[in-house]
Amino acid sequence: MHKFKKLYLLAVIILILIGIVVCKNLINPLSEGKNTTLSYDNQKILIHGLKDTDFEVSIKDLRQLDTVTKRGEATRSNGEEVSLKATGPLLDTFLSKYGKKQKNFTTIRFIAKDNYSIAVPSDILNSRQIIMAYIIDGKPLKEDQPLHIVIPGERAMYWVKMLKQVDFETGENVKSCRKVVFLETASSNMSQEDYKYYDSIDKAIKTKDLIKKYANINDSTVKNVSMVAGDGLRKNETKENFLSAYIKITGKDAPKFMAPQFPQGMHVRDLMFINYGDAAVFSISQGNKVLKQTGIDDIHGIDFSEIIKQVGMTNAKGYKLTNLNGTSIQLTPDELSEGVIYLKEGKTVAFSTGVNGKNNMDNLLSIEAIQ
Ligand SMILES: Nc1nc2c(c(=O)[nH]1)N[C@H]1C(S)=C(S)[C@@H](COP(=O)(O)O)O[C@H]1N2
Ligand SMILES: [Mo]
Repeated sequence: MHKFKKLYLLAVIILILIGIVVCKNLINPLSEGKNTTLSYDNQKILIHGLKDTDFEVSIKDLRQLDTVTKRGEATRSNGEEVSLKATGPLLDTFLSKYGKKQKNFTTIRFIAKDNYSIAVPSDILNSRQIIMAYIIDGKPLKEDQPLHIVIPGERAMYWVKMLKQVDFETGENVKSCRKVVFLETASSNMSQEDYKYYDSIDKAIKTKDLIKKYANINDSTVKNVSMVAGDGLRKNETKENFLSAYIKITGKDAPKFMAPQFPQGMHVRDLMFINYGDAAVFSISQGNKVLKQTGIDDIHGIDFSEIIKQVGMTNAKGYKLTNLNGTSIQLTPDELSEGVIYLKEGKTVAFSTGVNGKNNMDNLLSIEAIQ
């Protein structure tokens, strides 16, 4: 009797153990089966900037690494919430094979099959885990979309689907800014194109024309171009992508960085300024919406010191203000701080130190630091 009870107990325990093993395999067949083959195992991701030459890793290679499973929640640009459970190796697990860590890079750029791309900046690289997910919500991804980058805690624009390439970038590419060009004045003097935007036809300028005319397009030290929007969104594009795009200067969401060949998520609406090498292009109409306003007489505008802070200009001994006709005046920092930059009659950029200010300038095109 006693013996029978013991055997019975043993049988139950064995059955439970078998059950656990079977279930585990059913729930997570992929990460368990490192030696099994998946239909998309041969798909490859191009790795740039990690070794002297570019190389490819296959999904199968990545599946050999230790995985984590984490829930990620993020907000889409339209405010909706995305929530999913991502399974795959951490980017740091992949990098450890090469003696590297994600923190070693200034930016890591993820590029997708649909040409969506985004640069993950160093503050995120220093603080977040990046999952190279090949299983989402317990299910393998579709065959044509083998890998999905998930960064729990960061907005959905960083969660690149259909990953095709990873670029690891090192080195500082922030030059201090020497010259601010005002977008409204610059674009009034350029060829503008019709740009169809939903139900309206707006005006747009080519970024390439803008940079050619008002910055140094031949500066070979420029690799990335950064953009800051009115809501604080900060993005960086490759020079090549940046120069293949438009800035829509009228209508909804203007100024808007966009291009017909970009997926929507790469567009930047309410653009406040661009840093290209040592030049910045600044939109006063956008700045007016979000920066501190100062009033002189009946004029309301922005202090140049606010703009200096935003674009990362170094303080200078003097400043040269130039208007659309090419006329220049030189001001000391004190003289410059006596005035504001504003939109005259809501349209053209002007500098004013008051109704009869002696240094007033209309159609202000640029302000340069004098060394
Ligand atoms: N490959 C690819 N990944 C992408 C995008 C894209 O257009 N292509 N859009 C990004 C943006 S801007 C957002 S908000 C989210 C949208 O995620 P969803 O497809 O789950 O809505 O995906 C991101 N990943
Ligand atoms: Mo988005």
